[in-house]
Amino acid sequence: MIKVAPSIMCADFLELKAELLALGSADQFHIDVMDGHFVPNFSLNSSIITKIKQISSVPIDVHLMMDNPDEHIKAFADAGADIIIPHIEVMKHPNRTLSYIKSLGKKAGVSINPATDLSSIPYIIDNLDTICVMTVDPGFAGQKMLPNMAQKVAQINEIIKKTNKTVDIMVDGQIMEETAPLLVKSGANVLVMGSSGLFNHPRNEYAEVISKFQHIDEKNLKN
Ligand code: S6P
Ligand code: MG
Repeated sequence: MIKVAPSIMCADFLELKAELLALGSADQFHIDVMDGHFVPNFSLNSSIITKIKQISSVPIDVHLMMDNPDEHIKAFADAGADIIIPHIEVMKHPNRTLSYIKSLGKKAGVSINPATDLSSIPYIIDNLDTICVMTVDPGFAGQKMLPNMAQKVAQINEIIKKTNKTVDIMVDGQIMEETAPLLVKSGANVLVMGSSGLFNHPRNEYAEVISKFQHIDEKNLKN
């Protein structure tokens, strides 16, 4: 089954508790952290994770869109993050950083911008639980997916297949009914759902939408 990760940045913050409870069938919550340097925007921080953990047992992944992730990883781990995903573009010693995340008892991932090549992936894959393929340039919700992203997912899938490892392939950016099937066919198994595919529905439909995307692979197999 495909995993659905609602992008909490896109929720209605005036009614966050109701939003989180309505998203309770999600596989993980996706928390976007932005520093105003690596990306030209600000978003969530570790205190929201502490709060979410008080009312929900859904695992939390943290997408660190920041220049100096090593300085902040422990704060997110302590707050209760389950999967920590810095960007490959800023990691000076990626294996060291990923090992550090694992030493804190957390799963480790990397996020890759649309224009970043995959050359370093084979050299860090032993330390990876998740590869987050950005399908838009990070920083904002509501953007249009860039071209050739399914092809990139397929290339990552091939790299993973050559190992004995299970590594999640997450896709992040304009994931919706029109874009998800090809990405899933190409090997993506974690869908970050934001303003285009999930939060554009009324809250009473979240569970139904989540279930539909969780079963999108079965639909693909029938086609
Ligand atoms: C963007 C961020 C994403 C967005 C998500 C929004 O920089 O990393 O996680 O929140 O992509 O989804 P959508 O459907 O608005 O693109
Ligand atoms: Mg994200």
